[in-house]
Amino acid sequence: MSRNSNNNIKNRTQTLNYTNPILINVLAIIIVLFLTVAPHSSSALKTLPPLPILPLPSSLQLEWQLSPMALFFHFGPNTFTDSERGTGHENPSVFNPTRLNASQWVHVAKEAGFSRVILTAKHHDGFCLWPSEYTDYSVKSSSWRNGNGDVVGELAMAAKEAGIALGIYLSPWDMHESCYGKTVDYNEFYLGQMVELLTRYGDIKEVFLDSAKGETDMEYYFDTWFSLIHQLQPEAAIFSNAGPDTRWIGNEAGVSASTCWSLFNGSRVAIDGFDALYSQQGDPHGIDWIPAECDVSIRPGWFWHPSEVPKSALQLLDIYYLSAGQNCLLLLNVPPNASGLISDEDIQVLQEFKEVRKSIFATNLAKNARLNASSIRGGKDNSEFSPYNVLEEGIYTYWAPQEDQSDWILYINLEESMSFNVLQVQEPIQMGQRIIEFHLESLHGGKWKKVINGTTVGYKRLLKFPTVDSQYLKFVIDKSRADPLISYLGIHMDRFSVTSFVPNTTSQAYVNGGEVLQQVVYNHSQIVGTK
Ligand code: FUL
Repeated sequence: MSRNSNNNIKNRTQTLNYTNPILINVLAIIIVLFLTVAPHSSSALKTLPPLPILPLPSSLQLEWQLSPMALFFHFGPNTFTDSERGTGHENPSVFNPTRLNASQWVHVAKEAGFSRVILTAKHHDGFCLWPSEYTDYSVKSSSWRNGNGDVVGELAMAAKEAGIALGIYLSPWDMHESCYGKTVDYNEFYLGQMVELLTRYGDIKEVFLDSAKGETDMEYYFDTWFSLIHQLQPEAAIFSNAGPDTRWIGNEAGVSASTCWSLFNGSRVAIDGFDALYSQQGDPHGIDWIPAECDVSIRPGWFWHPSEVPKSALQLLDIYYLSAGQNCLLLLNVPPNASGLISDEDIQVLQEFKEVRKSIFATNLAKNARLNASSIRGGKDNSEFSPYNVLEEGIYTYWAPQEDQSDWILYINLEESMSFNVLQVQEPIQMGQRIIEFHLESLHGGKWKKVINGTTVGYKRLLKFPTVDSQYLKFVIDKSRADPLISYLGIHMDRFSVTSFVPNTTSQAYVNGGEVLQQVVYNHSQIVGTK
């Protein structure tokens, strides 16, 4: 642009600025607009989220918790000898699953809504389902695939293809190995095997460890094991009686206590011992984040036995409410049979279990509800922390109240009267676990009536109660470690469960594929195992 044209523009601007009345009006309007809009422009800034409250989950723990159901596969010589533990000296030739198909195992898991599978790479008998170079007591000494098979490898490949995460169980107790009982020698042997498993088969997302021991006072070097596992597979969640990433729930019935904190003091529980109640409830004052995992078998035994039958879908549903529905992960063992496949009757039950869950939880009866809250962080029009966030699935959007409130209430108008008997609540656990006590009320003839109260929410809380018919509900948080945050709230109808279900009591007979199979007794105190 030439010097002249520059001057022209400048002059024209000056002339226009000072002489043109239209422009003066336009400028005045712009100034007025600026003055009225400017003070508001700061309110367009996002409201900051509240501070998280310690302890917090690590990223691997969050990933682990976001897929709250896994299948366990107990498989090995015991499968062929009708045994639960074996002797460690069964002839390897007994292991011959002629129809083994790991893709079928993974397909069954995926179809039934389980996103992780864990295999007993080695159980207490010491037999390895992969060709370990540190022992001959493995698949390579069996007749299966002429000694060239590798169950861990086949499962790893099938899981990868199906997008299912893989975990392994490497039993510390080894009834076969001659160095078992000599602390240094055996720890070297154990870690040698662990390294094989963690370096040959791609991503491993969970390592399940118990502390089972034979008649010996040798030491297991757990701290070294944990460090090496995290070094080799940084995304693997380590399960043991006391964490570090997930804790045993303290029983083998797959059920937690109704109060269940992910907060815990790992140092309070001996890794080779346990305190059943502490493990089940966790610790509101715990300084570690160690959520619980509930292991249970679909059949009476962990291994497949020809004479045993699976639990029914409704028994699994009860377990689901008391594990995944109480802030835990459900690890359900479904043992492949001696042909190397998951049995048809187990598949049928898993399918029914899926259908039942779908029919209860696929619809949130509150999905079109009008919501209100006692207060909203950032003010009543703030959408960032709106009560409507609780209708969005997942934990990353949530309702947050204003700070320093005396009431924490969500009002739910279902728009019409509905029948329901299940409440689902989730906390955004990435911000810490907060809620200590809560209750639900419903309106009847102008009066609020208490429907149910509960303690702790965590990742997911499901609560059953006798059927209620109402249009208006109030979800009230009575006590919390910090301002409570709710990421999801669901209202559901369960037409399958016995609505008066109370844990610790004898339940009704359940129907499995049309046949009444057995009576179930959930007496938690009697189902306390040892790990
Ligand atoms: C326990 C073992 O003794 C059982 O056989 C089973 O593997 C269970 C999951 O863990 O510690």
